[in-house]
Amino acid sequence: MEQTLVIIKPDAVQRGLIGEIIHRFERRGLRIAAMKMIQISPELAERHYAVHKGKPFYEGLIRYITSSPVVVMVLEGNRAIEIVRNTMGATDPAKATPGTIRADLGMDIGRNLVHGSDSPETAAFEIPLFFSEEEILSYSREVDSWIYE
Ligand code: IDP
Ligand code: MG
Repeated sequence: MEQTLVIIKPDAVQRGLIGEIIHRFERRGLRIAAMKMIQISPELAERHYAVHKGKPFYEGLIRYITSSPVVVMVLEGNRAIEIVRNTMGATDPAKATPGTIRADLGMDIGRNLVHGSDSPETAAFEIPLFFSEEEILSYSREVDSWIYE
């Protein structure tokens, strides 16, 4: 099964939206394989967002993601990367489809509440930045036969 890294960003934590956001992913059927609350260091932020270095929003992005605690999770399921991205909505909340997290809860591209890996390669790079192998739990759920054919 596919795994993806999700970050509930500082704005969502400050606004009391941790539960709302986890709820949406849980209700879809994604399995939570790992979860913790941390404050991202500048070093970790720079590694995680290395692909954006040099872009006009980069400095602000590093300040934003390190500004307050976040909740990081590994979510698992068939096509989890695509399903998480579609549940989050477009990067800019103003352009996101209603019904998505970013559209329903956000206003500004620089305060867009949630991160999700954008490809299997990205997920494989991002997950070990935040979690050791022992922190990622394998367990089965009875409900899976009602989620998957
Ligand atoms: P994604 O999070 O939807 O994958 P990316 O293009 O990978 O979007 O950008 C990473 C993050 O950088 C965004 O989620 C957002 O927090 C921030 N970001 C991207 N573009 C802008 C911008 O134009 N202004 C401010 N922040 C931005
Ligand atoms: Mg991205």
